[in-house]
Amino acid sequence: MMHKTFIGLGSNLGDSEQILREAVEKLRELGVVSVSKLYQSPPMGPQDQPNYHNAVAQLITDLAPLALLDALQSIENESGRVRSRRWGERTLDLDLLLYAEKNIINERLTVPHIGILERDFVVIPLLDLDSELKINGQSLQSQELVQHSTLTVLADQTWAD
Ligand code: ROI
Repeated sequence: MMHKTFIGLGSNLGDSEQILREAVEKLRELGVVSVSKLYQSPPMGPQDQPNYHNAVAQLITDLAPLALLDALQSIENESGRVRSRRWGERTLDLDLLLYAEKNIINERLTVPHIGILERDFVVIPLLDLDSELKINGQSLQSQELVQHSTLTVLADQTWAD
């Protein structure tokens, strides 16, 4: 059984574009991947850290939620992930945003991901992949933050080809 999932990608340490490209390559081992445009995004959290590169990948996979989470954490660790303070800079962040239409709450995982609707660096790339996407019945397109985006487009949807 194949499941449609969405993964948030973020990096603001090292060669972020290359790091995100390599992450997408590894995601392709888990299923069929499409990517959003690549964006630059000002940091949410402490402001004395570099801007982020952000994107979202749609992954169609047969992995169960926690098996997928394990795989994402392995990719983060293989990337030589460095993460200093809480809400601080990191080499690679892979967040499981959505898993099919499921609501999941356990110690390791909350899906839909917390704060998803408040983060333009998640909502806008999600809309690249599905302009009609709804989360808990709420349309993303109607979100206030879509109209007041702080993102800059760095590359179109072929950036990870
Ligand atoms: N800010 C932006 N712009 N992009 C991120 O991916 C991101 N990730 C984080 C925090 C520290 C919350 N800030 C971010 O984990």
